[in-house]
Amino acid sequence: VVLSQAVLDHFTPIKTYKSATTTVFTGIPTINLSHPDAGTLLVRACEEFGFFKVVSHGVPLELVNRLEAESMRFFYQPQAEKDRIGPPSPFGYGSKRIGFNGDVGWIEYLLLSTNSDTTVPPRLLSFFQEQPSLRASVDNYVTEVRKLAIEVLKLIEQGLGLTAAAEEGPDVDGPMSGLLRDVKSDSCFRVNHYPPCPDHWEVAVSGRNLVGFGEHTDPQIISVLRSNNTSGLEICLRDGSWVMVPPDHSSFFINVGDTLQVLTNGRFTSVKHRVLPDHSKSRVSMIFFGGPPLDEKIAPVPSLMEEGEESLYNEFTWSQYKKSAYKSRLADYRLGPFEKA
Ligand code: GA4
Repeated sequence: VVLSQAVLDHFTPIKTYKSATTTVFTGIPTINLSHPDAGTLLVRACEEFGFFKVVSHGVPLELVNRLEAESMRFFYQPQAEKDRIGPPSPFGYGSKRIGFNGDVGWIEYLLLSTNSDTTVPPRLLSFFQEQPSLRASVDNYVTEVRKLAIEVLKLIEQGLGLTAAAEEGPDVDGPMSGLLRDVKSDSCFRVNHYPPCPDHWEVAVSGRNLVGFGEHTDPQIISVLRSNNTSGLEICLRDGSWVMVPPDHSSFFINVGDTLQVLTNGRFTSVKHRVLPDHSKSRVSMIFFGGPPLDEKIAPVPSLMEEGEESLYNEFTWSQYKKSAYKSRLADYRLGPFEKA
């Protein structure tokens, strides 16, 4: 990976730096999805951390490994081949630049839409037509993690006592899981590659440590992340301290996104997270971002509100939120403009 001068010119100081003192956090809640109290445990994890790990998730590891191998095959192609697909708008292949407003990271990635209503650049479509095995691996993987995301949201609904679904039968979706099951669910998927980052690059670029993916919260409902066995992911705890998440390549990590924060009227808060590059190993992560349909109005679920409780947010649609998010910088607090005065 080569940093071009144009990217360096755009390089703006990143707020967060790797510190030798970041501790490895062993307290990440691990939820066994087949546990009888999984719903309650998930709700507690969402309240305390906005982040947790799931095991007994039912996603065949073979699909995960196949996509990881296909992705590496893609990333190890010559730069010119990959650049034919980019730049992301927002979908496509990206290198270093994240979003449209000057954020930069030690990363290359594929960002894909999983919603057929979204406009996808023709060059991305034709690339996938030429890559049937990568496409099949992505499709199979996304189908499974989307199912997992729906299952987790159904358990959270149970844990929150959103009982309508239970009364009507186990197959009826609740007000959160229904948004992901909707054929118009505006979800997306990204595969990130963080190449090993030589020490001298960090000094050359900014005189300080470089970030793989700067601190941010995810805008959607929940995100389902799987990475190879390389560390780098850090989350921000409620007391403001940053901790390292020990890698686990056979489990999934789940983030509470901004939309779930609004749906619960702030009872859950979206988790700030970031990725620091490793000095010797490549990190590969694959993340499914489960979002609502574009025209969906985002507001607290009425049955979660106590008597007299008011929404903390002005009502907005997911489409309005996205438009505003794409004008923001990665580290911005994106819900700010939507909070009631
Ligand atoms: C963060 C979560 C997802 O990766 C993403 C990112 C998106 C992008 O990379 O294009 C954004 C970022 C993410 C939040 C604010 C905007 C949009 C870059 C950026 C500066 C795909 C998403 O949905 O929001």
